[in-house]
Amino acid sequence: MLKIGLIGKPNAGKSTLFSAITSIDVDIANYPFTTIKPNVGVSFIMDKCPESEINAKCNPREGKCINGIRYIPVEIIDVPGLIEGASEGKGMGNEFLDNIRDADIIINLFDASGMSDSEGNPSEKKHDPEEDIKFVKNEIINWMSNKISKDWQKFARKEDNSSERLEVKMLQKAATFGLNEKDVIFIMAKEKFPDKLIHWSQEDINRFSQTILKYVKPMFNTGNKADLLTENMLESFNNTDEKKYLISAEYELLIEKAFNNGYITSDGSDFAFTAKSGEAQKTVLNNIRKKYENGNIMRFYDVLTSIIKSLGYIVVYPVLDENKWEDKNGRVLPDAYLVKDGSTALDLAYKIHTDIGKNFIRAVNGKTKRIIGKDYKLLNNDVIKVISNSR
Ligand SMILES: Nc1nc2c(ncn2[C@@H]2O[C@H](COP(=O)(O)OP(=O)(O)OP(=O)(O)O)[C@@H](O)[C@H]2O)c(=O)[nH]1
Ligand SMILES: [Mg+2]
Repeated sequence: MLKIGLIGKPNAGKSTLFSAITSIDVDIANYPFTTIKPNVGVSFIMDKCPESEINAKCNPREGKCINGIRYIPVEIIDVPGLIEGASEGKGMGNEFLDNIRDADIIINLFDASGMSDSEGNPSEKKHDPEEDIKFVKNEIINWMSNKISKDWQKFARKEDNSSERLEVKMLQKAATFGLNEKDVIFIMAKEKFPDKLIHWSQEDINRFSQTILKYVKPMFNTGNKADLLTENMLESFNNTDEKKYLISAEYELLIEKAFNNGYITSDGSDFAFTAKSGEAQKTVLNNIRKKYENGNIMRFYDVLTSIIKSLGYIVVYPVLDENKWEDKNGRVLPDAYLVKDGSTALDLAYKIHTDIGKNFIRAVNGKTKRIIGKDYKLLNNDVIKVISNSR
């Protein structure tokens, strides 16, 4: 499952957002360090389901499919807030960042209203959100660099004696962050690093971490509490060069609660009232809807979809029966996987299970019924049967 880490300063609204998008109740409060242990849950992105192509109704193992729109699960991790000195153990420290080690995407949630100070305490005095954005980015780089620097001398002395390629040596360090050999080769082609590990400076290690963040583990700055901003402030936020998303976790939570209480039906981007909703609910929710209308504030589902699409992810459906598109229990299109564009049939096999990847024989395209090899490049909405001699 695609993993998304929510990080940021204390009080930015990470847990509020987490709760709204996973429907899990967690501690939320207007003071720093409300979250002391990471929360993990599942949310969804939506995409057109291929079920109509075989005139069947799909039966997802996780998620759901409504009116031909498939809800594809993604894992969300909400971690405690970071403050200055976190790498030295201040606040909750930064060790809990280990929980987002193998996250595919990082969302740096900041308080766009500027009404929390540098430590996350509620504050009347305006605080510049740009500082928070920079700080969190640096903190992530520090955390990565610290992990990579650990036992560096010993590592460098040992590895410099081997004739293995530098990329393979660095994979030992980078694997901690979920990178594979392809990723390491890719990022090391982007920047020049010393051939001998013993000659790497702290600056080289930092640069290596920055490259991971830039090319493999992208971080998206997302401003929260946009409901507290005036239209003018919203416009000026959206007119800066660097792409930032603006959301309101509070609105998301209100909409989610209305949905869970049966007042509305919802497709993630918009909602419609049910017979159960009264005038009071309609007034509140219609006012919220108005705020989204001019596009300055985005629904988080739209943010997530936009991020995932911009990174070139596609959806593929592994099946056991290439004709009926079923698994062994007769479930139609049981799983939907998000994979990077450019992934192959073999990559999919490994995603299903390492054993299936290792013992890959061939695959069958469920749409064309053609036999495909390990190098077949997956297309969006492909339905694939993998044949392996594992078990
Ligand atoms: N106005 C407004 N308040 C929000 C929004 N999101 C969160 N809050 C409030 O901000 C405070 C902090 O929210 P949390 O979700 O606990 O923040 P957090 O980032 O998880 O904080 P830590 O766990 O301390 O790191 C709470 O009082 C929330 O109700 C929002 O979109 N708008
Ligand atoms: Mg929290």
